[in-house]
Amino acid sequence: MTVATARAHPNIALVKYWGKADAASNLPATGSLSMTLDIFPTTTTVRIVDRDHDRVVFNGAEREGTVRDRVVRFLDHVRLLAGREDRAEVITENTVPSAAGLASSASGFAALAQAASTAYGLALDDRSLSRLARRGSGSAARSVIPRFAVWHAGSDEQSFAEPVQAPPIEMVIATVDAREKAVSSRDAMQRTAMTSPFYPAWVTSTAQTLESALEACRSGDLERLGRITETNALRMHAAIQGSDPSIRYLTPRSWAIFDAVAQLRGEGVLAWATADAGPNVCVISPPEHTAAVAERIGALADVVIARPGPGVRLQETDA
Ligand code: 2P0
Repeated sequence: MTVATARAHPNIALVKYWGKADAASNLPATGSLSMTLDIFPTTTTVRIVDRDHDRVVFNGAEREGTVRDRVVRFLDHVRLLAGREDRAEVITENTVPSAAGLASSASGFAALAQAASTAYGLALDDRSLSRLARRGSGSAARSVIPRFAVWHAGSDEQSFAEPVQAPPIEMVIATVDAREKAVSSRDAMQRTAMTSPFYPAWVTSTAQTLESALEACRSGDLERLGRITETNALRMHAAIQGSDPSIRYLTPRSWAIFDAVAQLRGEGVLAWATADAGPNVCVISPPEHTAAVAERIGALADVVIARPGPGVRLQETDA
């Protein structure tokens, strides 16, 4: 096959990935746990071309510079695996509204991994595909997997994501501020590891937290998983704030949502908040409580509801 199209969705971590054991092959310092969403897919077509350079088109615009360089580096790795040298055209349509403040690198590199490996004639199993996606962006390893995924730390061979069973969960995503973040997660992750005195504690505690979260998943203990999710996010933000120069992603509006979620819990609504490398807040709850969460949080920010979604999939390529 010389052309392939794949679609993948973003994911939100319940136990976060924040720090690398090896930057070259993008190995995480700790494992993580996530929910793949059913909204905002990225669709990518890779076509092998008879040209001497790769072409990268994102949402209709030709890209140069760092975005293209990152895609070309990724294609170089696929070509190495396939033993080929042909160049490719990569056409990506990303539906994450920039206003939603969700990163597109997870869905983007999961879709690219599937489309590029197929176009270059590699038939990868899910593990190998997840390992490949990981090289593009760590969190992309998890977007290969449907619904809930654990991404293992370890060697290149060991560090892939695979499915886990979890209690029924939905997610209310609250957009607090859609502007581009001041420090990219890649840079902030590195600064945290290099300068935050809390980073070693983050790594050791998160390894234990992941084990507890997996136990909670196995036993269907939503309340334990919820508590773990909120605490782990706040520990990540504490470690990030401990960087020098300090980085603060959460704003007063983010904290107001954490407060509202705590208040909901006080009223008997099961809800727990998490936040990535930005001010937006995601709230998990069992399906029967999602409407109450969306209504309360919707008074503070724009909200959208996400459910567990599909893993990466090949699609028909349009002519
Ligand atoms: C996560 N984040 O677990 C964490 C929580 C953001 C906060 O994974 O350098 O874009 O490409 O491996 O995957 C964002 O980092 O970083 C991320 P790279 P990535 O979802």
